Amino acid sequence: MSKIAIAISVLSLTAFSLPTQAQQQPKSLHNANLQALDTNKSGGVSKEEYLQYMNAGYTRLDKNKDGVLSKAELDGIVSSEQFAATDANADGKISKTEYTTQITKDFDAAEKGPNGELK
Ligand SMILES: [Ca+2]
Ligand SMILES: [Ca+2]
Repeated sequence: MSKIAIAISVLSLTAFSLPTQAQQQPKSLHNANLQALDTNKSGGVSKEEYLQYMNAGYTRLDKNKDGVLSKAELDGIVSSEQFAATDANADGKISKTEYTTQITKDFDAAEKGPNGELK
């Protein structure tokens, strides 16, 4: 996964954290994330599960509900470089399409098991 996906995943997990999850060490966040994403408990995360989870993250990140993510809304979550890489048309905002393109790319680039799921 690219850094933007990890950052957003961690943020999403934090937003949903149960008290027991919050006590876990930072190094276990990655596995905890994957477990949280594995809604059908297949032991891996399918593209569908991943995109569904990340799209829910988009809605939460869009604090002013204008349908796009501004730099201010992603402040402290992604670097300027990550923001620029995702902002394909360079209008200073990340649209749902740009976001979906990025997270799809992230999933496709990630290491996956034989069944095509993240593990
Ligand atoms: Ca917004
Ligand atoms: Ca844009």
